[in-house]
Amino acid sequence: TGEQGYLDLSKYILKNGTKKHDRTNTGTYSVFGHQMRFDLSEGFPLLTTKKIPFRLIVSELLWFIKGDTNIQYLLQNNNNIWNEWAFKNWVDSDDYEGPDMTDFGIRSQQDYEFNLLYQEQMNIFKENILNDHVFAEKFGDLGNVYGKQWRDWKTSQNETIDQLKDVIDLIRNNPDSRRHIVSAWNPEDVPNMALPPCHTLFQFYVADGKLSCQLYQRSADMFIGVPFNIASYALLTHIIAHECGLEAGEFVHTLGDAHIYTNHVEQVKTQLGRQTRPFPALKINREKESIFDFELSDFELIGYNPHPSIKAPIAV
Ligand code: DHF
Ligand code: TMP
Repeated sequence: TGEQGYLDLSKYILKNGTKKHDRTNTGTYSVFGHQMRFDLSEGFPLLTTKKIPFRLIVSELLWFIKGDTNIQYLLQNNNNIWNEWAFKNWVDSDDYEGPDMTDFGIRSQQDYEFNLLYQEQMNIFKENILNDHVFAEKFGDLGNVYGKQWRDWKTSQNETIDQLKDVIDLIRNNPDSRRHIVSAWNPEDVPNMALPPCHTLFQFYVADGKLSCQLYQRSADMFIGVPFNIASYALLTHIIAHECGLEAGEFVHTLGDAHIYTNHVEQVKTQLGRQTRPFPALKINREKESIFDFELSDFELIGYNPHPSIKAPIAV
């Protein structure tokens, strides 16, 4: 459990994972089916064995909660974590007239000259998203990803379902219900997404005045994505607990394909060589009543004292 549970799983995957090919042509060591638990009363689970930028987790979660699927909001908050998946739509489109960007993810890691070209095009792309509304509407949108499914799920009757609002209402009105579920996995929409949701479905549970959350994550990039995912769902649990007048209980993280990319092995070993430190405490602005009103400045971490960050290339 806790950060040690995360480190133990990373260690286990390095030792016992099956070497698997993957969509990005990077290669992974992979295991199937694992669970980690984080007791949120023991601190906020932001890893300490490498520094994780908390503000990126907050702005990404606020973006989901707004129901936004356009990276323009993220860029306005200086959050670059989703750029590659929007960029891909642009360079694959007829509007793109720059140098060939086929397989930019892999090539930018292997070819120095190409990487310069890629960085140049990425900067142009970011400028366009920030400064040109028409361009942003067209190429900043990742499709019907998390925000859309959480807040604006389209039914066959052409109505919409606000799963997030509904689940909060249900937690308040019928806390013992076993149906506190939000699903981002919409089979009809999977073809219309830049990346089919990795955090697929989550469920809340209320007992003893505490709100717990379990996430089923179908695909888990242990080194890059998972530390973000843990903190993001811990934060979501805290703010929904706040709105419902409950304490935060546990975050239970269930993983499907849990993998370490072959080009992250050295970084993982560095991380495994470090001692964990106590988790920080999360302070949230208690004056905000609804989770739909929170802003970046409403959150503060107290006592976050991590080891230095560790750079790693992301598989696109
Ligand atoms: N693809 C893959 N292959 N792995 C992922 O984890 C992933 N995550 C996505 C989208 N696609 C993905 C969304 N979440 C970063 C973190 C989370 C995230 C996307 C990217 C990331 O780049 N993290 C860097 C720090 C970035 C920064 O400081 O700007 C890291 O080193 O953790
Ligand atoms: P896939 O769609 O082929 O499974 O690729 C998605 C990759 O992104 C995979 O390595 C998992 C990783 N990922 C996370 O770990 N967490 C996330 O939140 C997201 C969006 C992706």
